[in-house]
Amino acid sequence: MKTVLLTGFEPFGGGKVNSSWEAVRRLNGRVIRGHRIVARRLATVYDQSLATLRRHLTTVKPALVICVGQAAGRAEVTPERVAINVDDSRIPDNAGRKPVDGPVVPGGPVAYWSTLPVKAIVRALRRCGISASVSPTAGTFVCNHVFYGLMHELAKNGNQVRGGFIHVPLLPAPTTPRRGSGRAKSGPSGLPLEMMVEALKVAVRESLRPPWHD
Ligand code: PCA
Repeated sequence: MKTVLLTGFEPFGGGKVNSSWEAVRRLNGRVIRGHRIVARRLATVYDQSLATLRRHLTTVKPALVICVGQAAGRAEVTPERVAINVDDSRIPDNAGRKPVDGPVVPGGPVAYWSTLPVKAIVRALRRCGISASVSPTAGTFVCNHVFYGLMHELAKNGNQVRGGFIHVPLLPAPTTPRRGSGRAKSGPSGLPLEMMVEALKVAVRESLRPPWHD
């Protein structure tokens, strides 16, 4: 059976969970449009993440690849439009590395477009009641690094395999009772896990829809 490779990341920056992996891992083994999902976790470490992804590309031989990451400041599901050839960190990765103004691939093109149908995915998500928009930037941390590295690998093989990157919001913060009032105080907004899982299913379904027009 053909496969779809979905990746999520381990927690980083002091977080206890990473919403991307929590959502991705729940789809492992599911079949969508005749393709079996293979879910894999990547380290939030520049070099290691990409080395691991390259290994999975070789062993899984997917027909579609969607890498997923957590974006703390976002309230929507955001398919990324473009990956850029820049590593530039505000915080250290999980190995303590904090590159400044470096390339992902020395001598590589400035950028790669996602080859996912990003607008069709957004439309399909909104039809399901999930807020979504196309994002113009995946940042310059490990997510963009993996996105660029993925598109570089796929381009080397003539873009026969479609791929891209989707950022998802945080999971909702647990509610804590406000002292004195006894009422629950809601935490910062996040996307419930079931909706995140549904969003990724929709994204896979749209990306496998033949033929796709964006
Ligand atoms: N988000 C980070 C890296 C890992 C993750 O889930 C990012 O947006 O770069």
